[in-house]
Amino acid sequence: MTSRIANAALRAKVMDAQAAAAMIESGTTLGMSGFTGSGYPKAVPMALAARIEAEHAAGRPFRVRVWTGASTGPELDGALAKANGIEFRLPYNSDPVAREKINRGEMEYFDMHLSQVAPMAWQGLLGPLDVAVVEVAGIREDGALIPSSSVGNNKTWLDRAQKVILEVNRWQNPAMEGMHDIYYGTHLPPDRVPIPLVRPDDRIGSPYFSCDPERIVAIVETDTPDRNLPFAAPDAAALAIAGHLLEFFRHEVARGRLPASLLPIQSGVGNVANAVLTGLVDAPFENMTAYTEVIQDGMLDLLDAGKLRVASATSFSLSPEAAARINADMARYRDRMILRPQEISNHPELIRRLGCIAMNGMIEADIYGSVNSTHVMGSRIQNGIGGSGDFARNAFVSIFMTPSTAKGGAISAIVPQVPHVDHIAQDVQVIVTEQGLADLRGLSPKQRAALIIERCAHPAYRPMLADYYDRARAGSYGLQSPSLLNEALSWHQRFIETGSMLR
Ligand code: 0RQ
Repeated sequence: MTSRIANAALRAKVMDAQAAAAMIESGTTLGMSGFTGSGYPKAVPMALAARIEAEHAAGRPFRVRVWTGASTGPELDGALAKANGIEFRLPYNSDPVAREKINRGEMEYFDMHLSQVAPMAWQGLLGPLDVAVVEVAGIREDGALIPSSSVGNNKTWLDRAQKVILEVNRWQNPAMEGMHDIYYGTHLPPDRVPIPLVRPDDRIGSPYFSCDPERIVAIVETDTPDRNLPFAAPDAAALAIAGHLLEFFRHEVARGRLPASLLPIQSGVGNVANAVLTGLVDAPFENMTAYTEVIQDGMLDLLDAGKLRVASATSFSLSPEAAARINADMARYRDRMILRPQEISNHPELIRRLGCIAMNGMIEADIYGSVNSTHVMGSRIQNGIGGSGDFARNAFVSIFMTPSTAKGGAISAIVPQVPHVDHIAQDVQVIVTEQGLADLRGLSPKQRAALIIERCAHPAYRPMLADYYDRARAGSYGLQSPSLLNEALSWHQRFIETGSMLR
């Protein structure tokens, strides 16, 4: 296969993954590429995991600190976690092996707003970055790096790491060149200036990363596909949630509160989010835009249907079929998709300016509309807050959605009080379950509680919630947000003890 490395000096640095991994010492902090299973390095982490296993077998400790864009794939998080090689991880994980290690207390995990990773790294708060391991789609003759299927924090890792290891992945479509927009104008206070992006399709940077070639110590060529997991066909709950939301959008347009093309949409990960996007294909909104984190299958459907004019994100998150579809027609899609650093795709200033419609999944909400996106039963991490907080607080409309029950009905997704808060009630404007939609804008806590119980709770849990809320109004210490403190978390405790929240 022909090399994607057009620069002769850099071509001389090509080596195998084992040789590159040998440059990483125990205790190293690694800044890796990767976002929702796209554009993560595949060969070096696997070789590093094998090395860590060998070191452990010889009785020598070996662990590293891993920073990424967001979730990666089994060759990175999965392999390194399985080797018990990750001491500390940020900012987002969805790998099941790593999740288990975190929940057993064997790995430290800093789950943080995705827009804040790069600025925090520049502030020096995360410590020094030793080695960047970044996948690219190719290297130009002038040494510029062609980004891969995610941008994430790569610009920051390439700028800040003492040493850089590149993986040049020939599986990535070369026609992607020109799709990316890498903005080099972010600064720390007091030197910050407005970011000059006023439309989702504005290009404000370069299509390439630049990196001092002196710091590039190794280049590994690979051909391995991205993770690309299939989406499940939307179930009845996902379809019902999508239906309620589309009705809400129609209503908002009719009332003149949203334009007929809607506003730039942000859509979280998962099957429900994808079902909503798919539902928009047949909805009466034209000329839509997306300003979001990830481009999923549903966005591709919208682009193909001519409904979506442009999608701006930091990464792809596609099924294998959709990845093949994009790859077969990349030159056509390239001009209608823009991948940016996550610092820009998730920037509060830009989300507020553009007026995004944020649609994110959640674990549960309470009757006042506080949302838990991350911790099952208050203590077990599921994934992480990801970009949901970046978008929810700053969006024009902030929507959270979930089926009204989980685990076959044993858990209510509407509870008296969430045992962990990711999104405070003020950042949650609309809650949707398959039961219905509660528009909470302009409502006081008690008005919100009445509406959430009536519209969103499952019938099996609605009387229990109504009973709790009635008694709280009668016996609470204060009546702004009535609460029975010794009962508010009892549903979760009951689940832990009996396997069900039902009495
Ligand atoms: O567990 O896999 O063991 O069956 O949570 O739930 O129903 O498949 O839903 O894929 O939409 O994920 C909040 C996790 C929802 C996701 C969350 C259990 C359920 C299942 C997954 P199993 P579903 P989804 C952009 C924005 C935070 C990050 C974010 C998420 C598993 O949306 O990670 O928004 N959000 N990023 O059984 C106990 C409940 C539960 C529950 C669901 N109430 N109690 N378990 N589950 N509800 C993307 C990025 O930032 C990159």
